[in-house]
Amino acid sequence: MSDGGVGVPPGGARERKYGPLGTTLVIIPTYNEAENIRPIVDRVRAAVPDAHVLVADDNSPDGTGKIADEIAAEDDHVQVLHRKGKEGLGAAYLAGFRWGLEQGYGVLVEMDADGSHQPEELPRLLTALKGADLVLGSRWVPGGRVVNWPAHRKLLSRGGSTYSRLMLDVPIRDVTGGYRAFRRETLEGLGLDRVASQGYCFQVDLARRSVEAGFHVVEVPITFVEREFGDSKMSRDIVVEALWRVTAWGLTTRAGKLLGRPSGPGRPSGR
Ligand SMILES: Nc1nc2c(ncn2[C@@H]2O[C@H](COP(=O)(O)OP(=O)(O)OP(=O)(O)O)[C@@H](O)[C@H]2O)c(=O)[nH]1
Ligand SMILES: [Mg+2]
Repeated sequence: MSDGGVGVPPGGARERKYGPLGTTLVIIPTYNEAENIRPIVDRVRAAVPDAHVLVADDNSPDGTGKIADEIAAEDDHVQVLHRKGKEGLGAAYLAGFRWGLEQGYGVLVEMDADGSHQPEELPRLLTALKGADLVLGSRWVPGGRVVNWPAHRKLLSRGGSTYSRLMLDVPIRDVTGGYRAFRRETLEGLGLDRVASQGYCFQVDLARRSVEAGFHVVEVPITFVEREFGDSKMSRDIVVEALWRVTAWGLTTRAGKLLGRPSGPGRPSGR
């Protein structure tokens, strides 16, 4: 194991040679992140100057989209995707992925706007992606850390990851994390048009799809820093959605195995 825990799908990773990475697009979904958007974009631009940034804003009432437009007007590496209204993290990422794939980017990165995912750690994720299909920034592998999180948030995150790992049988320590780097071919192989998850469990959904598709998933330790400014969008609804979807996916897969039927994200039953 190098650079943190390495998750290999139970069926064995696809044997393949990895081509060059191509240009990176960092997708930053935003809802009311007016204080955070400029600092985070500046930090990405400084940490990985070649990377492009797409801000996917859900018509934030606090004017985040307007600030993002101002940044984009000054910097040709920054673009803004304006969406009609708040539809959840998953929908914003799906729209961002679609846009990025259409534009021909080779690597698509997920990153929160609130500073929890440190842009300075992105070069390590991208280095690991040279030999992987998907790299997860992980809080729960050796070397991973969380800074400034109250005990109940740690418990929720660790508990959610453990429950998902056991229920879905995926060998990943941090299944709910949202700091990730995908090769474009990986996203193209996940059946994104069948993804319905919205909140947190969007991340679980993409992780299990990647494992079931046989992609090589690598976890790299990160230091996750709790937001300093702005409000969390975490809600009871998001936790409840994650719980019922993960349980339903787990039960469907188990029932399928018992009945000798292939199941999983590629199948309609695996939604
Ligand atoms: N476009 C869009 N972005 C969203 C939506 N919900 C959350 N986000 C963004 O997704 C990222 C993660 O949301 P957070 O509120 O930080 O969620 P969290 O990290 O689980 O919660 P905290 O740890 O309390 O910060 C942030 O950049 C948010 O602005 C949404 O409905 N639409
Ligand atoms: Mg956050």
